[in-house]
Amino acid sequence: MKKISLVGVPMDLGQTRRGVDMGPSAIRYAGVIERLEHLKYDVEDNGDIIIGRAERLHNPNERLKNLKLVAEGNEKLAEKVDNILENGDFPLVLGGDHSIAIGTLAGVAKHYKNLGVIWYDAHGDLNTEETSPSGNIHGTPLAASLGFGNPVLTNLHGYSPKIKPENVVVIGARALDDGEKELIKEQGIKVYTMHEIDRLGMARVMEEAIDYLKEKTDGVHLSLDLDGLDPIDAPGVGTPVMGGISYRESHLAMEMLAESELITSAEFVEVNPILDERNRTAKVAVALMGSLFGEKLA
Ligand code: EXY
Ligand code: MN
Ligand code: MN
Ligand code: MN
Repeated sequence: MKKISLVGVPMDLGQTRRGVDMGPSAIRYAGVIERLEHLKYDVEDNGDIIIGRAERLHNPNERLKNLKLVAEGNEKLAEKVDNILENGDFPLVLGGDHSIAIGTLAGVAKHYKNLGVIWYDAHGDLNTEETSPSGNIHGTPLAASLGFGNPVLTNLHGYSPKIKPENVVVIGARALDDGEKELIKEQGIKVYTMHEIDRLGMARVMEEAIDYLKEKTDGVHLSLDLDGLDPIDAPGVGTPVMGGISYRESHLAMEMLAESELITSAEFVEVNPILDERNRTAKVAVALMGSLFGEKLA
C-alpha cells in the first residue's frame, strides 16, 4: 500500500476572511492521521508550508489581492508535492484557501501526460484576472491551471498549462459568475451543477464522471472544497452557498472514487475554524478522507 504524505498549507491570502489559515491545524486536530492509520496506511506528516505575511494586506493598486505572496507560497507547495510524487507517495494537501490548488496542481501535473481533475465545489474557480469580480485568487485556481489568467499564476513551477479542459469535471457548482460560464462553454468543460445532481442523483453523476475520466487520463487529482457541501453540513467555510451537496451524497461520491481506484492525489480546502461550529467542518473533511481511502460502513 502506498504511503500517504500529508502537507498543510496555512494560506488565507487568496481571499479576505481570516481564519482559513488554521484549516490544517483543525483537520489534524479532527484526527486525520489516526483515521488513515486505522485504515492501515503509512502516513507521513510533512508539517506546513511557510506562507509569507504582508505588513499590510493587499495593495489596492493590484487587481489580484496578495498576488506575490500567494504565488510564493504556491511555488513552495508545488516543489513539495513534486518531491512527494518523486518518492512514489500519495500527496494529500490540507488547506488553506483554494488558491493553493495552483501549487498542488503545478507539483502534480508534471508527473502525468493526461492528468484528470475532479473539482468538487459550489464555485467554478474559473475566473481570470479580467473576469474576477472580487480580485480574490481563490476564485481563479482552476482557470490558472488551465492556462488562463495572470502569467505569475499560470506559469507557476515553470510550465503552463497544467491540465486540459477535456480532463476536468466540476461537481456541485451553484454559484458561477458570467465570465466562468463563458469559459466553461468556450472550453467544453464538463460541469455537474446541483441541477444535474438533483436530477440524476449522485450515484449516476459519479458513475459518469468516473467513466469520463477513466479512459483518457493517467492519474486523477481530487480538489475538494468543503463549500461544495451544503452549509448545513459544512458551516465552517468562507463562501458558503445554500442548496449544496449533502453529507451522505459526499460520502457516496468518495466511496465510489475509492472503488474506482482512480484518485492519485487529493486536497481538502477552505476549512475555516473561526467560522465553524465546534470543528464540525474539519471533522466532515476527515470523515470524507476516510471514505476516499477505503473506509467501509460494515
Ligand atoms: N466566484 C467568486 C469570486 O471569484 O470571487 C467567489 C469565489 C469563491 C471561491 C471559492 C472557494 O471556492
Ligand atoms: Mn521541482
Ligand atoms: Mn473553491
Ligand atoms: Mn468554493
